[in-house]
Amino acid sequence: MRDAQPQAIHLQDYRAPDYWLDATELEFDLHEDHTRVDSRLTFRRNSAAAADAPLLLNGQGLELLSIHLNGTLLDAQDYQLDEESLTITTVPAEFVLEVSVRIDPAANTALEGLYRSGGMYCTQCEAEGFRRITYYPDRPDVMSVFTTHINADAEQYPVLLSNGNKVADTTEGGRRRVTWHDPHKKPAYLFALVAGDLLVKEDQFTTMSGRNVTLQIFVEPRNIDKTEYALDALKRSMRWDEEVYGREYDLDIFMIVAVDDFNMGAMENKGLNIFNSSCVLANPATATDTAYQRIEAIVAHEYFHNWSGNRVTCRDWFQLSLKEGFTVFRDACFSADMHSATVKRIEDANIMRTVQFAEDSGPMAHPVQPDSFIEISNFYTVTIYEKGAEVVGMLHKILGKEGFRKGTDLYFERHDGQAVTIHDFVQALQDANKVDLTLFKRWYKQAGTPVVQVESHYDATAQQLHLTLRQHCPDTPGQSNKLPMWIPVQLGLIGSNGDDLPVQVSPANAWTEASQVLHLTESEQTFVFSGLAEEPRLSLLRDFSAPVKVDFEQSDEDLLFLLQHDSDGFNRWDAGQRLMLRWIDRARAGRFRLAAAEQQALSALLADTQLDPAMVAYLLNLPSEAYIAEFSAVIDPLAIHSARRQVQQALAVALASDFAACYQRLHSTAPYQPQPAAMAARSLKNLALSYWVKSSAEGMEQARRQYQQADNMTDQMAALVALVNSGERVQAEALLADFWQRWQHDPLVVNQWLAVQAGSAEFGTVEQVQALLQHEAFDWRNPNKVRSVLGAFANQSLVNFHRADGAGYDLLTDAVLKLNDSNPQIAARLLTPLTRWQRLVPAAGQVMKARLQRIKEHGSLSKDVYEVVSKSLI
Ligand code: B3K
Ligand code: ZN
Repeated sequence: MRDAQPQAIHLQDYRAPDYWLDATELEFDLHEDHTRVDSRLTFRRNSAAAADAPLLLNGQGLELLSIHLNGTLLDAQDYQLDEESLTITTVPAEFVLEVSVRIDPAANTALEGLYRSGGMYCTQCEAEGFRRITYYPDRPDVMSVFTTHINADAEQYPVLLSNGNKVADTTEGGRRRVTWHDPHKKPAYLFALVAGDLLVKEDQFTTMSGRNVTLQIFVEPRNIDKTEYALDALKRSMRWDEEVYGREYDLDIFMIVAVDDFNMGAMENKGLNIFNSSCVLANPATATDTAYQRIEAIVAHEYFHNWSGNRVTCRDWFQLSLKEGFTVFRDACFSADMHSATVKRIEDANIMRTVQFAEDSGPMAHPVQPDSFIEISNFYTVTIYEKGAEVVGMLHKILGKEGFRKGTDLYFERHDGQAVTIHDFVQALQDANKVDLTLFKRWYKQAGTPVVQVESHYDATAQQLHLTLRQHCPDTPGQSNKLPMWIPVQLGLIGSNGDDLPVQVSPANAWTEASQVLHLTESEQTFVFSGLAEEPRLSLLRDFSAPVKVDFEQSDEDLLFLLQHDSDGFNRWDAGQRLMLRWIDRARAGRFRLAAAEQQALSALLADTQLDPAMVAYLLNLPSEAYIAEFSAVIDPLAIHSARRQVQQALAVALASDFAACYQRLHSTAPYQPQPAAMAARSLKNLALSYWVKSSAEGMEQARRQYQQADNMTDQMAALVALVNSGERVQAEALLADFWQRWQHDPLVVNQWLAVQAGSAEFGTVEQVQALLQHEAFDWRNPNKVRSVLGAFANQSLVNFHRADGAGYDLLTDAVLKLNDSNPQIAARLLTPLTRWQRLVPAAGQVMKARLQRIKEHGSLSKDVYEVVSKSLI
């Protein structure tokens, strides 16, 4: 909280630190009402720094007890102290600094630094949380070897953990003292500490060079039956990184700890990952297939950071996507290998189109490498993560699998143990492949979603197709007149029998049969395809080969044909979505009718046992309201909602017997297994059920039966959601009450229960959401609960959130202001839907804007909220 206006930090102002840190030794003394932290830091002046350079340390909310420099106690005149830093005016070229501070983890509701969650202590230091633990050069380019001693009550905190290997463990007078040593140099953001009364589930992994690694998952005792899947996912991740990237784990122990109060999903601290319990704990009775897949992906993501993030880290926070974009790309490939590559691509494109494209067209739009920020916590965004991963994915497409691997090998070899930049990453790929990626690097610097306009002309006499591609990128805050990007456009030409046609293209160097990629590098290029005896259908941007929008007119018939025949699964889905968007548009205009051919095509897909059921589930799934909104020039949430409902109902009725048959075919009474094939079958079965309940009493009855008889949360939850959305209010209420009775003891299941209600059109009304905020299950201090109720409401229950009188916006505004004081990161994140006011129909947009004004006028805004609000009101 601050009075002065927060200032932006700029990439161009980066300077290397004046002092390097060789060793960090920390002593934590944990007590119920306070914690004492003593540090011993061994500094060495950077040879490039001036001899009289002062030492600057970051620190926030610390009570300074003492400072010793080379053993001498410093006086107040030897240093300057303010709210955010400690500056020691004169220091020698090499010295040891000892600082003692007192902190109050129990009062830490921001969940940054050292805090209490339930009965345990834990830390979250990325990005700038370490400065809430002690005075320190809290920047990622300062890396040192850490030794950590933890002292605590032996009985209350039998488990005391930090990074690296345990090297000492003694107990005296009821206090335990454990020492950890991490031999790998690391920045402070990767530091972690945990103290609690925890149980551990253990396993072993033998690395590719034959070393044995102990794997441990620490949980509160009630969760010990929910650790198996994460452990299995961890072993698969470790093997995958060896096989695909040649990367081996580098300590003898790898630990994961599950905590309930956590601002995001998980954190890759060296050797000691800390996880939001919702992203690691699962058993069949309590976790859905979606949760299982999320756990698998996040366990992999955090593990992969050991190389892409920890061994090679970021020089400064403007390089955040260096580790995040690359690691998301790595975890996406892992998930694709574990399940279905097509389905994973569909899921990722869905996120890009609904969330990232929205960010790119809003007031917080920023490049993958931002050039300024006020609060770095606001930049853990879909642009840094998902668009960053798409950019790495394009490099993979451009270089090919082998070329990409050569590049990453060079990157890891060249920069192991260093804090580097995005430029260094691209340079390594370039050097290993002898290609010039200068032009490609614009992807990192230019914000906004490029639009590729396509024009095609078939010349029957010459048997040629002329394809003209033009690109432009809209202005974004602070950026206009963008330069052309290097856009890999993967495409296929499809003949009338549905097969891909062999392609000869000029300029010829732009294409290989294996990659099927055209490289669009200028604002306009024309490619000529020859030897085409018939006019082909175009399948463009296969595999979502670039994070762009495509503007290409294709008839309904063409889209239906692609939905049925495209050899690229992603484009089958894409064609279906484009068609469905048209249906929804027509429904808005009151003239939607499902054509017989369309009905037949969908019916055939549902009955096709050769196809991956998980893919069919996506093919039959209508675009979400958020997706439809993103494809609308002006967003009218209420109109979108009712048009989508209409199309959904029409499909439910037209395909009633197909959905019923599909359900019966896939419904299984075999015991639940979190295996890919079983998950895929359940996803289609439950999609079929969601339609079936809308058309018949029989479907309703089956949903009730499934709810009652399911041996797993996937089926139970799917049945509950189907009934909640069926419009049969009384029944839905009864089941929601029943669900609460069954599951009130399990916080992770209760979170799902809260989200189902808050995110539904029927049960997520403003009044009901207010009631949920008063419910005994709700807790403002727990980010998962806040997300389950307020996040679900504002992002999914659009028809209620956008209520014309602004009551939905008020609800969110009040929540943001409340959280601004206790947990600024969560407050700022919750605010996102209010920042989109310019895209809404003007009446709603103005009502929303007034709420942003109200927040801006609030007395003391955190940097986090201030940045989002002030940028949104420009
Ligand atoms: N690196 C962390 C995110 C930290 C967020 C800090 N506000 C998790 C991850 O991306 O793996
Ligand atoms: Zn990450």
